[in-house]
Amino acid sequence: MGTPGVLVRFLFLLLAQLLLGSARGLHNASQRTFEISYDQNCFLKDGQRFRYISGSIHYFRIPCFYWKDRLLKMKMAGLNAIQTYVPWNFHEPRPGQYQFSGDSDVEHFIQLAHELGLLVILRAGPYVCAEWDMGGLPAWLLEKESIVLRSSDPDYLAAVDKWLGVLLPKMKPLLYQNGGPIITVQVENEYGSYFTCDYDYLRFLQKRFRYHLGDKVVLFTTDGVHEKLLQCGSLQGLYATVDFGPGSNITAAFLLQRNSEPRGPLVNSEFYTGWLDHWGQPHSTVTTEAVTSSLHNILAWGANVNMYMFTGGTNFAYWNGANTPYAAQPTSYDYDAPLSEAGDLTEKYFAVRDIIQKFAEVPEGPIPPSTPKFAYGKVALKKLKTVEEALDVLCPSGPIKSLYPLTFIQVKQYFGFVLYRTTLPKDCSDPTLLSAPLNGVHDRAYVSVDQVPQGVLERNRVIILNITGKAGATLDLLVENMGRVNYGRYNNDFKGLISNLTLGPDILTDWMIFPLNTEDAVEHLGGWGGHGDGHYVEARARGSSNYTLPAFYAGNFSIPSGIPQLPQDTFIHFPGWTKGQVWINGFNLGRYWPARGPQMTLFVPQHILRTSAPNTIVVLELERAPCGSDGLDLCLVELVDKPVISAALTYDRGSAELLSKDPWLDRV
Ligand code: NDJ
Repeated sequence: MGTPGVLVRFLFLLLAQLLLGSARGLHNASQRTFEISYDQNCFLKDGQRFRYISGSIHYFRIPCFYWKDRLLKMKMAGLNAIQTYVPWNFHEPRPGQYQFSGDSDVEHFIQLAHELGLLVILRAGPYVCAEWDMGGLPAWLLEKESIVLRSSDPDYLAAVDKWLGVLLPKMKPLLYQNGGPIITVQVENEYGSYFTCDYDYLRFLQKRFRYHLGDKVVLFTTDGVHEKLLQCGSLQGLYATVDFGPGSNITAAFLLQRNSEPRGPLVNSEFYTGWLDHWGQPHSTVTTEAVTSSLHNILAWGANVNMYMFTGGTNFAYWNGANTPYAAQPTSYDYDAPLSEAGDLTEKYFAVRDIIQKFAEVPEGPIPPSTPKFAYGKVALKKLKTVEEALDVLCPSGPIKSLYPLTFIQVKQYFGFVLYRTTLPKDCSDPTLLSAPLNGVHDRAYVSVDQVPQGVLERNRVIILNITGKAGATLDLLVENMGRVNYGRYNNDFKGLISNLTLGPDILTDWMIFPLNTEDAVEHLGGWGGHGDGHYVEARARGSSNYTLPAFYAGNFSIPSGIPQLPQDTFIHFPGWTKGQVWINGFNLGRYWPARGPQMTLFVPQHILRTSAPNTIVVLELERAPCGSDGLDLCLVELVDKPVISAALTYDRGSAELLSKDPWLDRV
């Protein structure tokens, strides 16, 4: 064939490719559209009617090691979209310091969803609620003590504007119109539930979202199903959606949405598949039947739905939030969701998948299985140092001196612990009342005099405590931030001793205040030798009243190399321990509180474990360790293969303590 023939053939093939490409819907970015059709009352994707069936997953509650596993399980359930929040405080822990790598790499998370063919509903805040510390707002906003959060307070807006100027340009290339998976973007979160009801604030956000993201992307709001909520939570130009759970009257709910949006798609942005937990309250569950029957009806309405949560994950480190009256959420964010905290396939998962299959195509092929869990067994821990003994490592820059106590924010400490120290101004040989008359301990204080434990003060629960000691003795209060209120008007939740303490009739003054950097200290402590010698003696039974000083305990366990599939996920259990924080190989797994429950074990994702060297467990026990107070004998934790997050709670009238019944202890 001569040259002209080759050229003709080449041109023909090129033309065919172009025509075929566009017919297959492989739209290049310039042709991709995602919009609202007000006459067809639906979304349009590339001009075609589209209904999303979505599930919430929070990248900030799942190690990036597991992102693809969870996303693929969601895809295989028949979801065509996923929904995530972006917690501002997760990415800007200190003003102007940004974190977008590793477990904070939100762009990578969205790209992974895209690669799996999942669309993304981005709930960009700046406030997100979500049982997350301060609803995702960074605590450093409270450095202006009078700031009015979620309003047109100029200092708040200035910080929001700067943050949106960092986040939204990262999101723009990921918009569906620009070739990415993001189809809609939520502005604020259930704003109608907040007391400010400030339209200037919503208009500011709308303007800034439009400035950074352009005019094409669908911006929306979400509010609970009540007229007043939609009144304050929605704004012309932001598509109003609602949220409601199983058992709600769907007709009434969507009629309410129609009040705000007479035309356009019906959307439930949070269809609750389970519910949140609080320490000391029974684990929340929602029956599969309730979820599936309601989901079926929503889908039969032709409505768009996002299941909150599809997989909950974990509040690692100190990230949990709280509700009011003050009640902190636990480390587990299992939410009784279709995928468990550890990503396991539950019967709810398959039941939901069956419902979706009645309305949409569910992918064929294997579903990634629940990951195997390994019981590495008991690990002996040995007491390393009390907090007091480790102050040089925990607070290397030394204390801040102040006549009256300062809050965490005032000493620029946002999470974890601050030690407040003063001396007894008088002799207290007879028990003398230490009190927080204005309920100013936020949230728990572990009290000692000259290194003799005296007991615990707790926000809303214990505001007086009898102490004894000689004049001039050292009075220590280790104050723990248990998580900031994430919902409602009180989310300007200051931590520490936020008002004066009195001893008898006298106000205590002349404080030394030690912000504690636990993360660096644990790294340092983790390197210490002498973590117990591998065997342990059964911990001596301890009376319920005798406290031990807050102290660090450490131990090692090895995982043999060369065994396929090891290391595997596991759960850590704390037989006989009371309350504290736990790290493995420097990774802050979160809070444990088996004395209160309902959570008794913490999820340990396999990627933090190693076979190449011993794995170091560090425990900071705040109240009562099962080891002898002399610290000579060892005590243990146990790595087990099943989680316990729903222990039965009992109330011990004798000690007026709420005590949980640890099913694991029945086993041993
Ligand atoms: O938008 C909120 C979401 O982020 C709506 N929720 C969810 C509960 O899981 C979650 O916080 C509510 N939170 S209604 C308030 C609960 C008050 C007890």
